[in-house]
Amino acid sequence: MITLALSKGRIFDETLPLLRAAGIEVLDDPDQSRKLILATNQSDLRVLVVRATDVPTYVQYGGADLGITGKDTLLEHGSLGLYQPLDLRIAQCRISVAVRDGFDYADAVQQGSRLKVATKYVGISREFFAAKGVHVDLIKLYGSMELAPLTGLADAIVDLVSTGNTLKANHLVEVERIMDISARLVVNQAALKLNQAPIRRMIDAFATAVAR
Ligand code: PRT
Ligand code: MG
Repeated sequence: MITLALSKGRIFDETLPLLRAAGIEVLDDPDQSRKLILATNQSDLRVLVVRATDVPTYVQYGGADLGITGKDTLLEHGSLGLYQPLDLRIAQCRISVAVRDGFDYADAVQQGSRLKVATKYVGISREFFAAKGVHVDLIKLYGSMELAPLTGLADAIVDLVSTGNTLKANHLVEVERIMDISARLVVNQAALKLNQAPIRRMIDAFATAVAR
């Protein structure tokens, strides 16, 4: 049995067409059912529904053989024990710095200055601002980052942006793009060695689906 870890929402929704291209159908809808282990039309493949940030953990410790996770999550989590064979080019977005409309960001990031940054992406942010020589006080948040500059909690946020509508609706502007993000296939290195043929077939099926 091969186990694939997915998170509900955009990753699950955008993975379905790739699976379908390989003839794989997931037999339950995670939005309708409370099941966390979903059967597929392939007797040797099942899908685990986990939190997006838990996908690398499941795959790293072998709770799942494969998983699909955003590059943002992988960078924050680290990729110890994970083989990353494929960029699936789904769930695309970018990770950016945003500030309140009217905030003088250029002035705030002068060399030697200090900036308060709220984010879920503490590791990515620390590295980005360190490379610019900007001192940052990082405030870890778990969601609704957009509120931080509006309430005076922080000067800036580092968050994912896709359409930009969320920023706009909250009177924030994107001032720097840190990097482009998409979802990656991750594979447990030990599982790949032990169960080679079926896992290889899954990787090849995803590669073919992405190339279509
Ligand atoms: O939402 P939940 O707390 O359950 O978990 P999660 O946020 O960890 O998972 P999920 O499903 O929201 O995101 C999973 C992955 O999708 C992320 O790790 C990214 O790799 C990818 N992804 C792609 C995105 C977006 N696009 C995205 N736009 N993840 C989040 N967003 C959010 C963003 O944080 C912001 O709040 O959408 C909002 C901005 O969208 P726009 O279109 O208004 O710019
Ligand atoms: Mg989310």
